[in-house]
Amino acid sequence: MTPRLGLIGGYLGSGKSTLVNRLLSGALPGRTAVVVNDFGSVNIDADLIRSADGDTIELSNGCICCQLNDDVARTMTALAAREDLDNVICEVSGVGDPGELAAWRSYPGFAPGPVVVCADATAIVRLSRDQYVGDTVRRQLGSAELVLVTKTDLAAHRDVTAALAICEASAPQAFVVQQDPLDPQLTAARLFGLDVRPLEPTGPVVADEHADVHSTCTVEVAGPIDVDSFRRVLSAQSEWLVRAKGIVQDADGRWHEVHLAAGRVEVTERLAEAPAPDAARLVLISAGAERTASLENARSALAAVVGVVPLAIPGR
Ligand SMILES: Nc1nc2c(ncn2[C@@H]2O[C@H](COP(=O)(O)OP(=O)(O)OP(=O)(O)O)[C@@H](O)[C@H]2O)c(=O)[nH]1
Ligand SMILES: [Mg+2]
Ligand SMILES: [Zn+2]
Repeated sequence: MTPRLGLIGGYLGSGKSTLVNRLLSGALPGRTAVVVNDFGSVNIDADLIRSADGDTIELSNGCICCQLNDDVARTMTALAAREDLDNVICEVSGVGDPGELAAWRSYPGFAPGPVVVCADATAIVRLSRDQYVGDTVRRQLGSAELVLVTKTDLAAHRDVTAALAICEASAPQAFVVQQDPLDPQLTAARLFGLDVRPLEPTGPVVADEHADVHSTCTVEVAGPIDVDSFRRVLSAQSEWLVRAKGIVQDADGRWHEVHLAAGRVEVTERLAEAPAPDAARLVLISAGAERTASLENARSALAAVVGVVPLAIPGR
């Protein structure tokens, strides 16, 4: 069997892991291995991706498109040599360019799948014009063969129309698909069956600033927390953080997934059958000129409601 290698990119919080989970839960037939690369130093996605058979491989401590070449080569070579896989999906970090990995699709042992870029219907117009992250976002769209406009269930009709227009303008080479707000699983199932035109491989990695305009820190949450207060405090930081995600535990011992993406906070209880995480922690990411101050402020605000222990000081 020759596994199809598909790449999923898109800005932080645009819905890449949500799409991966949909593909894993039936939208993509056969056995699938997933490679995930979080921007933060702790890989939260590996915990949030529900791979039935444990075929989730984490690559951390750097951006998969420009900083982890040896790890990528090792991982891809090993996956290409496997004979039990139908699909390999690689979720590129939210600041990375999936186009940089596209050439792996023609490596012996792989069959080419699509380069999909997720675009959040509630945020893509603003992000693509943003002074700090606009370059990164437009570059991602420029690498897409398929653009999936996500969160169409949250966006007003005119925002979806504007999102489609900006995606079509920034990704004229791509096929732009709007997620069915009532049946996103169906959209995911159709996505990998679409006949896309593979883009010509791009040249060598062009040094740019995508990993440098963002900063991240990880906080370990000491003990159970009051989820409502936590949600309130995190919401108050939404203007200054481009992304937060993690796993926390409430006083009754239940685990919750936490997301802040495009200014919206979502806290959902984890399925009881999901394996218990080894620690409660949260990754915070900020962008722009004030990014270090934003992280410090968010960390102090969170420390006031939960016992937050810093794990890593902003470095990147
Ligand atoms: N309502 C709604 N929420 C969505 C949709 N897609 C993603 N989300 C939410 O958006 C947040 C971020 O989703 P993820 O799938 O983790 O995004 P991501 O692109 O993998 O994020 P990073 O890996 O951190 O870059 C989560 O709270 C998701 O539940 C969607 O289509 N509709
Ligand atoms: Mg993700
Ligand atoms: Zn990169």
